[in-house]
Amino acid sequence: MKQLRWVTGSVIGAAVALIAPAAATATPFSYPFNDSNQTFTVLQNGGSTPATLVSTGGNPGGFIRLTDAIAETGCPTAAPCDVSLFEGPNPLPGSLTANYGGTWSFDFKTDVAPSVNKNVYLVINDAAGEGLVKSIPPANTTNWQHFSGSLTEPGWLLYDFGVGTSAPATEAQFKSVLSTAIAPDIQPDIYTGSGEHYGLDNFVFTDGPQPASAPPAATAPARKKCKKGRKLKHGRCVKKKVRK
Ligand SMILES: [Ca+2]
Ligand SMILES: [Ca+2]
Repeated sequence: MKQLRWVTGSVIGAAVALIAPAAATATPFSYPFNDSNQTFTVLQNGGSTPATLVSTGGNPGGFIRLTDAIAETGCPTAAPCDVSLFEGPNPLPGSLTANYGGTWSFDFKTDVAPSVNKNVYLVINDAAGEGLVKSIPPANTTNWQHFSGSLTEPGWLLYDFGVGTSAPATEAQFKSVLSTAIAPDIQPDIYTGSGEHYGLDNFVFTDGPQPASAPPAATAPARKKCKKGRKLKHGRCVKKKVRK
């Protein structure tokens, strides 16, 4: 999928980020962009710049926006072919391990109609140069669109960006990428021309089901002791019968 070639560059650049050890509990992962770009960046034309915060017109409140500077009319083999994307916090505030089985969601906006067969992509990169990729067909509207799905492997591809191969992700691969995840990318560039604008708001990963904590072990009641010559019977001390 050549549209993802820009993602490849970002992964290589980001792979040097140090990864914090996996946390036992999920770190809150919610980006409403109401007061700031929350450290999201825009990657295009070989560079990275802070995402532009637009303080009104989001869904609701503020949102972040990118303006596509270079067209993709030559893709996949010739210039111009430069797919712009939003990149999330790098490094992440914590491991995504506890998000397995949760949901991903974000709001997306375009000011042009999608080109044929052009999708939005959500990419969760890991430190090894792999990425989980979710392809999201956009609606033909310039209103805000809400996308969401499950943080489990069905419908996700695992890309090896170094080799350029992809295959359906397995459960083990999905969990592996989450455990060493670095910045997620949102690739909104659904129009092969340039000059269009894309908006992103409410980027959220929720926690998956957490393992139930084990109930406290039942403690057996202390066994009642009886005086000499008596024995326990049905919870009461009764006199022992003396055989004659
Ligand atoms: Ca907002
Ligand atoms: Ca474009």
